[in-house]
Order: sequence, then structure tokens, then C-alpha cells
Amino acid sequence: MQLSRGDFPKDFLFGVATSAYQIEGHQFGGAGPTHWDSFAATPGNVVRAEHGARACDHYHRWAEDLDLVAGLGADVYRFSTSWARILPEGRGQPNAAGLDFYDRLVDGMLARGIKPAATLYHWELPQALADRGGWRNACMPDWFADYTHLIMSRIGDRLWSAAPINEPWCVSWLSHFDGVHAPGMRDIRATARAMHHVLLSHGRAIAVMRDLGMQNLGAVCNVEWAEPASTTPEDQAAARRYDAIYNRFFLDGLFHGTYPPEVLAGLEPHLPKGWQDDFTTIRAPLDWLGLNYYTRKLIRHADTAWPSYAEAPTRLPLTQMGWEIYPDGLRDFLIRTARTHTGDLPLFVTENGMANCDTLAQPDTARIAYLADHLTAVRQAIAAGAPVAGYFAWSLMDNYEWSLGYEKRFGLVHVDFDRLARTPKASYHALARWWRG
Ligand code: IFM
Repeated sequence: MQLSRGDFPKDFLFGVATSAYQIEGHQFGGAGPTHWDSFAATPGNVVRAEHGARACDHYHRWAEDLDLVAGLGADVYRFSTSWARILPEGRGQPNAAGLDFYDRLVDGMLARGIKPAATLYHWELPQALADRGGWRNACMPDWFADYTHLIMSRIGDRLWSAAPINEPWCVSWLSHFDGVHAPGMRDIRATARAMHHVLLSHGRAIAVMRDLGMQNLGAVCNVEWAEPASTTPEDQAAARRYDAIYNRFFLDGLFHGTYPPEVLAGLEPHLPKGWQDDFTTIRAPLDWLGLNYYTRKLIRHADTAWPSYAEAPTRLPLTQMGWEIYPDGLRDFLIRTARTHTGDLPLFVTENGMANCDTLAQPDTARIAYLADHLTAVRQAIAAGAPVAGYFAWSLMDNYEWSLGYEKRFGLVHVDFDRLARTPKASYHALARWWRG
């Protein structure tokens, strides 16, 4: 399928996204230890115990990588700053080399005509803060606000946009309830506190950035379309609980100043005292909302403790992650979110893409089809009235896929992790044709 810029509204923006720990090479440049380093060093947590010490060595190869972004014809580059690179202990003494690195990176984008879109936290919590309870600790919003002030005083004047926290569900639920990401906890109380503190930290960071005079501030939530596996009332209620935990908890907090009753049924006893008083901060007005969308889940009732749901098998094709390919979910999410939460606020698809068993010998035609189908879903959402203003492909290049290590390849650019050579895939060339056309 051929797509082009002309298929989208006049000012629609196209971009690619990455994150610090997944590409930079955390051992370089004086960054401090993070909870991902300890998580990965613990046997059984990460495939082959792989970690982000070298990753794609973007720390040294950033100029070549920004040339690749420019070569795509991208308007915007969504990157993240690493808290532990800027403040190796999480607080206190900054790492001058870390601040300098992000200065160079932002200037490098501007020099190539690329708009810099920063995210302040994409998961590499400084270990010193993890030692103090991490996202469970009620001091996190203060610490996050201090970190925000430090880095944004340095680069905030040149950013096109900024968002505090990538994917609050992953930071809290996936990491403290499912135990799949660092810190690998499975504890309902830790989960409730992390979920609330993540949103409160978001609100504090927005306030800090507004005080610095920054504009175009947003939030980035990952969303998953949930459908009941059958028409039974039990399965329907299970799908609603899944949707409430995964999607609506964060959107309701940010835009309605409430939490869904389905979530409070399980988490309310574990939320920090006085949580109801924090919504003025959490609901700080935003300039846009970003949705990261990859897949849908079919959900059935399970006879377990709350939240009493389980995933049901699907018959649709899967990506290398085992995720169902379901572009309609992106269309429906964009339409639903505008209707239920954001109204006229601009929406961005801040991540979308697929992992594929890519080799240099084969063109990644499956990824080209995935991207075309999801961009078509975006067009359908726009036609239905959703104010979608941009789309970011995940990811610029193959990188560290967290607990799944380096074998899940999401990149438009192939990375040979021995030689660190970058080779644009067929999907890179297809996007470049569409975005330049
Ligand atoms: O690689 C991740 C990214 O860090 C956050 N969003 C989902 C991607 C694919 O799993």
C-alpha cells in the first residue's frame, strides 16, 4: 500500500521514538546505576540477563542516528532523558557530562530541522531512589520535580514538546503487580502506591515546566483495546476491569480527577492516605495527549483473587512479541478517548510498531503492512472526527526490549549488536517515501 503526507491533514506531524536506556549505552558518560541494571543482573528476570550497558552506543553515535531520523523525512524525534545520567544518585550532585549530552542531542536535532520531543522518564530509575522504595515512596513526586527542574532549566528552552512519564501503566502495574519489569514486584499495595505516585509526579513535573515558561506539554499513556472473550456477563465484566486498570485509571486521573470504581474495588485500601486531595495537581491542564498503541487483548473471567481476569487466545496474526495485530483498536481508541476524556485536545500516536524476526537478508514486509494498516486506522479516526495531530513509529532502530533483551527487533533500522552497524530496513525506506511524498 502507498501512503503519503497528502493523505493526512496539512499540519500532521510524523516522527520516530526511542528511549534513553534502550539505546544510549548506560555505562558511558558517568551515569549512575539504575534499577534496570540490578533487575537484569538477577537470574531469571531478563532473557540471557541482557542489560543496557552498551545497547546501541547511541551515546557516541547520536549524530549518525539523528542523520537517520532526518533521512526518514521525520518532523519530530521523540527521545527520553535518563534521570540516572543526569543525577547519578537520583538527587544531589548532577553529572555535567549527562547534561552536556542532552544539550548536544537537542542542538543536533535543531541543526537537522527536527523538532525535539522529550520524555523525562522512560523507566531507568536511579538505583539510589529504588533503594528508598522507588515509586512506592511518597517523596517521589518531590524528587521527580527536582530532576525535572534541573534538566528542563538546561534544555527546556529548545524543546518542541515535553511529557513527564512514558506509560504510567508499565511503570506501576507491569512492574509492581505483574513483576515483569523492574523492580519486579508482585505486591498490591506497592502497585496502588506506584500508580498514584506516578500520576502525582506527572502533575508536579507539569507545574515545574509551566513555571519555567515551557509550552506544548503532554502525557503519554499506553493503551490496550480490551474485548470480552465471550458474551457472558462474567467475561464482559472482566474486560471492563482490564480496561479500567490498563487504560481508564490513568486517563480518568489525568482528565476527570477520579479513579474508576472497578479499580478502587481492589486498590482503594492500598492507596496512600489523602489520595483524593491530589487531583488538582494531577489534573494540571495539558496541551496534548499521546497514546502508545500496539495491540488488543481478548479477556475472560478467571476464578482468582481480584482482578479476576485472564487473557484468552486470539486467532489473528501475531507479532514477534506474541501480540495480536489489530489496527481497528487504534482507530477505536482515538475516537473513544476524544469522546470520553479529551474532547478537542490534540491527540498523538506517540508509539506504534511491531517486533519482527528481521534479518538483513529479508525485507521486513510484515512491518510495512503493520505500519500502513495502523496509519490507515489513524486516517479513519481523523475522518470520524478525532483530533489526531501526529504519529510516531516505534522505533527508530532495534534496541533493548527490556526483559526480552535484544532479540525482539522493533527498529526501522537494523542494528548489528556485535559491530553496532546500522542498516535501514525496507520499512525505513517505505516510511521515507511516504513521509517525503
Ligand atoms: O520498547 C517498548 C518501549 O520502551 C515502551 N513502549 C512499548 C515498546 C515495545 O514494547
